[in-house]
Amino acid sequence: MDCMDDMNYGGLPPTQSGGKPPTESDGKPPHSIGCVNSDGKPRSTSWLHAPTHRLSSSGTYFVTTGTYLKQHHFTTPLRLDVLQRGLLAVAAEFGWQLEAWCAFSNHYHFVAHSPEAGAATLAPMLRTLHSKLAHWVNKLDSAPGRRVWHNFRDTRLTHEKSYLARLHYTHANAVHHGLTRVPNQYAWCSAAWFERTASPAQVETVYAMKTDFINVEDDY
Ligand code: NI
Repeated sequence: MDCMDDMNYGGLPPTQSGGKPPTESDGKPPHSIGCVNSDGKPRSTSWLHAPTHRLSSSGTYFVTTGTYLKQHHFTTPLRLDVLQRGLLAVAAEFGWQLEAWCAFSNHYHFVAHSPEAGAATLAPMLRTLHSKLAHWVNKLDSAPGRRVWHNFRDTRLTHEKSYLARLHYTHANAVHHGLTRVPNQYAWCSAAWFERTASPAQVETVYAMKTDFINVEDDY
C-alpha cells in the first residue's frame, strides 16, 4: 500500500494531558527515511494539499522562528516528530496551506499560503503552536514556565523567483545545516513529500533555483 493512504495525524502526543513522559533516545537526530517517522509511526502528510507552486493572491509567506537564545530543545527524534507534527496540524487548523517546511533542534522554517481571508491569523497560529510545544517540552524537561520560543520573522513573497528560491531553500535546509547531503533523507522536512507529490518538472524547477540571492537569517 502506498504510504500516503492510511495516515492520520494525532496532534501532539498524549503526554500533554498527563501520564508518564515518553522515553527518548539520546544522541544526534538520525535521518529516518521513507514513509515512517523515527518512532515507527506512519508519516502524517496524507491530508496535506499537493503543492501548488504558484503565489497565492491572498498572500504567500516565508516564516522562520527560532528558540529563545537558540537553545536546542528539540534534539531527539521524538521531539522533532512533535515539532513537525505540531506545525502541520496547527497550520491545517488555521487554514494555512504549507508548501515547504523544515524543523530542527532550535528553529524551523516554512513557506505557506495564507487563507483566503488573509494573513491576520499568522500570529495567532504561531502563538497556538508555540504555546502547545512549549507546554509539552517543558513538561518533558520538568521546566514549567520556561521560555522556549523567540519572536518569529515573516516575509511576504510577491515575486515568483524569490518564492521558488525559498521553496528550494526550505526543502533543502537540512543540507545547509550539515545534517544530510540529500534533502529527502532528512525526516523532519518537506523534501520527501514534495518529491512524491509534485510533478517531475516542478521538482526540477524548484531544485534548480539558486538560493544565494535570498537573504535569510539562518545562523542556527
Ligand atoms: Ni535553518
